[in-house]
Amino acid sequence: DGRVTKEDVLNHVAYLKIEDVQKPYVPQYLVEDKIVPLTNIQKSMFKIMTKSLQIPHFGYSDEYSFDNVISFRNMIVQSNNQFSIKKISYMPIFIKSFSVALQQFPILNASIIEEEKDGGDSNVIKIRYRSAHNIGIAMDTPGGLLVPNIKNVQTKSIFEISEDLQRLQEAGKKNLISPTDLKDGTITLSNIGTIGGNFLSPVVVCSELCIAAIGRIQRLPRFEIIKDNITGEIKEQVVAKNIVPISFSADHRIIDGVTIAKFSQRWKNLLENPALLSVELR
Ligand code: CAO
Repeated sequence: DGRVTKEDVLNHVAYLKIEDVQKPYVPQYLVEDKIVPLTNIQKSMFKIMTKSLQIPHFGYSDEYSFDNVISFRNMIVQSNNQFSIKKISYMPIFIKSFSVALQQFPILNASIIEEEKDGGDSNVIKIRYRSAHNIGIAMDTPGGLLVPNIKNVQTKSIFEISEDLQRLQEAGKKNLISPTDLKDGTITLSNIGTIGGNFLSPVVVCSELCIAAIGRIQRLPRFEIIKDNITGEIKEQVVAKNIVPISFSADHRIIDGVTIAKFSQRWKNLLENPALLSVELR
């Protein structure tokens, strides 16, 4: 009936052998029209996104102060660690704090199960609450957009997540991301800020209920309220702050706006106060 099932996606991913991964054709200075077939990754994106856009999307955006994450990351980078990590980017901190925030909002990590009812009545719809936080990372690779996931983030440290991310990035550069890495994602993060952009409208992956997108971290003027220690007077002043824009999309058939707003507040609180994040780490 034209629907893309989870099975279709997994089968498609499974047959993407290394030799099949083609670089997308990027035309330059065209002097005449050119027609080219889609690459396998483009075909897969076409199918999944067509299915995804059947989901009624709810969008929500906010900006988070990033100053404390910058200091937190500098502290981690300078610490001696026993892991084989060349460099820690902001991404493992985003990923771990996202997972900690998710613990209170398992609905965002859930999926929908639709079972056909005998006798032609309307389908039975169930929610699968998933215990594993397999966080998909939208990744720009030479073959195109891929979304491998880091499995069981809820059990991993920031260093371990960083190791997984580096492994996936290295594999991505060589078109060697395995089908296992592409399977069983439960929720997605997309950091487009490495390239540019501010707020965006990410598209929920059809087997998930929520996606968050990170925009460019920028130093911007913002008002700050300060209290004069001597006079007790409350004043407003303009200060330079590092700000990161965050955008969410969620499946509005299951997720309401209040849930996303509360989740965002929780994630924001953890990122703006990394000390709170560290006390919640297992
Ligand atoms: N704003 C500004 N700078 C950022 C940033 C942000 N939101 N996120 C990361 N950066 C910086 C990093 O700090 C790093 O700089 P330094 O080395 O000076 O610290 C630099 O950008 C490069 O980061 P990176 O790419 O090495 O690593 P990462 O872990 O931050 O990102 C990944 C990993 C996979 C998200 C990224 O490589 C990528 O592929 N981004 C594109 C994602 C994408 O395609 N999204 C769209 C999906 S929908 O079509």
